[in-house]
Amino acid sequence: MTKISLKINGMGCDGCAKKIENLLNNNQIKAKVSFKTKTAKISYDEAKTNLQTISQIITDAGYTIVKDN
Ligand SMILES: [Cu+2]
Repeated sequence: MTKISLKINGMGCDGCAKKIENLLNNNQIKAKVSFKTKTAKISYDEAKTNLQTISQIITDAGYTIVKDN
């Protein structure tokens, strides 16, 4: 399992965080999203998915991933 942490912009409430969690969970990606800290803690199997796919799911839902480098 690969573990990553992403900063997400565009969430307006706890429901948004839950929505992102559900979308990722539906794609066999474990996610714990916090509206408070605007952070998604994600773990995924590299044999099944990748960071690009995960980013796509989040941005398709209308949110933005903050690049921190
Ligand atoms: Cu919301």
